[in-house]
Amino acid sequence: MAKMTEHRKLKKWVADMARMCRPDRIVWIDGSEAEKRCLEKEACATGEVIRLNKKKLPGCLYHRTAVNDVARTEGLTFICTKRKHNAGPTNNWMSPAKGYAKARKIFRNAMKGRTMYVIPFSMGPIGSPFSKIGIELTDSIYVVLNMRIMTRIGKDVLKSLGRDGEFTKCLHSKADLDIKRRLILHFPEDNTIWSVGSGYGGNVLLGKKCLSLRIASYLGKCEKWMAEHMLILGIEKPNGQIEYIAGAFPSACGKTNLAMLIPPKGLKKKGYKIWTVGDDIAWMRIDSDGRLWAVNPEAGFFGVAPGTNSKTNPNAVITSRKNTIFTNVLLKPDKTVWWEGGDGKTPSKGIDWMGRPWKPGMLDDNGNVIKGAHPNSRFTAPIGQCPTHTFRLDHHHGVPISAIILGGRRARLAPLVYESFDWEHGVYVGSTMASERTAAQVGKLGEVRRDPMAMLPFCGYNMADYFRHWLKMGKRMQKAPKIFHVNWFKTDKNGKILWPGFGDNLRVLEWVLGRCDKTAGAKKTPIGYMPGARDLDLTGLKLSPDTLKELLSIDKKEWGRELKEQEIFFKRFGSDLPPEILREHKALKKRLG
Ligand code: OXD
Ligand code: MN
Repeated sequence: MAKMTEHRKLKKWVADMARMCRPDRIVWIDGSEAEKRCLEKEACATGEVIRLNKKKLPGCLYHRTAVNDVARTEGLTFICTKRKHNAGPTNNWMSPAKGYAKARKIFRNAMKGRTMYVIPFSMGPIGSPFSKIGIELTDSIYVVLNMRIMTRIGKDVLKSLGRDGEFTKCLHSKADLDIKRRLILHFPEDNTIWSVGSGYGGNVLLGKKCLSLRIASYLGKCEKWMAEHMLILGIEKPNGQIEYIAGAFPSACGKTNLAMLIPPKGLKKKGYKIWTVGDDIAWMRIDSDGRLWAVNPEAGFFGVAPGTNSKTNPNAVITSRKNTIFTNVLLKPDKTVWWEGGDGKTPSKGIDWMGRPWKPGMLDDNGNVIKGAHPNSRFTAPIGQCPTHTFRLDHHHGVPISAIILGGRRARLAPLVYESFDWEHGVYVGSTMASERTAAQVGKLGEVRRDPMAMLPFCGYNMADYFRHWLKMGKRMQKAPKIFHVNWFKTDKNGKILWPGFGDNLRVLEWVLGRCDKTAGAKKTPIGYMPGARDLDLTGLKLSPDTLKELLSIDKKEWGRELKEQEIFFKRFGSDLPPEILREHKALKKRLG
């Protein structure tokens, strides 16, 4: 394959990296089926993966990561820019010189006795002017097999790169998986990513968070487009027209479920249908019609397994029945898999995500129930297997976005849904997003943290400039999408979640679309436009009037506290914070009285 590229810079870079990592062999990935079979065979032979039940889960593989390597390690993730200021107050920063030097020590000889795989991959349809090409070097077959699903890889990508095309240089080695020698480094100014010491997807599938969000957000700022942590979903209305919505939610807040939801009975009768474009990342540009158009740069799902079942997400269950890689779930004796909140009865035994014999109800030393699957266990599955996937996935220009929804996991405060007054107000709403921590990142579960646009861990530059970029993008559009805030997770005083969620979320999206085409009613409140009880179609849903009232209520005391917390957060940006954000904050304070 190396012979098949005449890209001198690429060949030199691969040789330089190999000189540092010292692999025994270098293999260029061509993306063929024969190559896939070979890699799977080798990984099965070494135990890196286990082949699952060929009848029940054809083409599926199983993998476990190291026990201390099960989620993104944000504390070890750095933005390496020449000036610290360019990384901003919300990112870990290291100078490029220090980053390269520190990582070089770990990469040196790290691939001895191993093969270095060279994976040419495209984020977005190959050949689209909006797509970006990366080359990932890795010593993990698991990474190659995942990248095969998550991105477009192989020969065609190299062809599209030509002799001198631009690409993101992505280097990964598991090294010795020692957490003390783990670093996820981004060098936006060099279009380079170095990740070492981890085998967890979010840290090592470098096309995903590292390229498509951290590096791409920086490129987007420079090139006047947006890289966002958003799902993209098409809603076919009863009249046959399809409207597209992009939605930003922090990790493990149900983006995958929302992206492939099934309309609830009441609404299905009307004729709604959902088309899945993407569940995690949106790249958005202004097209010649003055609207915002989005592509999903990925080709697969890296979804959270626990809680996924035929009721919560039937489409995900169907999608992951074949050609899927399961990571850190429970392995059953018949070589099928299970997870907490999955389909079927709890198995009477199995091997847990740590590789130990497991039975339901087993307790650890602290008396806590031992889970069979890790809470952040995952399935990697091709998007083309999703029953609701759209053929527009391969459209080079993407789909036009009518509305952007922003959401967090907030037990209190945020009502079910509200509409911002305009783009600028919407950017302010996005900049104040907050959510309770989930299992997708290392840290204390449940803690509320600010997570603007769900990009806190993924913005590759100073977040104050990121807000400014959003404000500027709004000005450049002739018809900007409307911006909404949703919260599926509001609870009552006893901690019970009030809204049924899942398919019923379409009732909220119906109102959102109704606001876009001016057919839905709303009342003006201090925080934005909100539906009245009669503006939501709740046909077939049992929801008491009191519950609905609670879902749509605004507690001024809670909002008072919220405003103070926002002020503390904004202070971190000092004078860099765009004045528009402060203006919106003051205006809200005034409206709340
Ligand atoms: C993900 C995440 O894996 O956000 O998508 O952590
Ligand atoms: Mn995500």
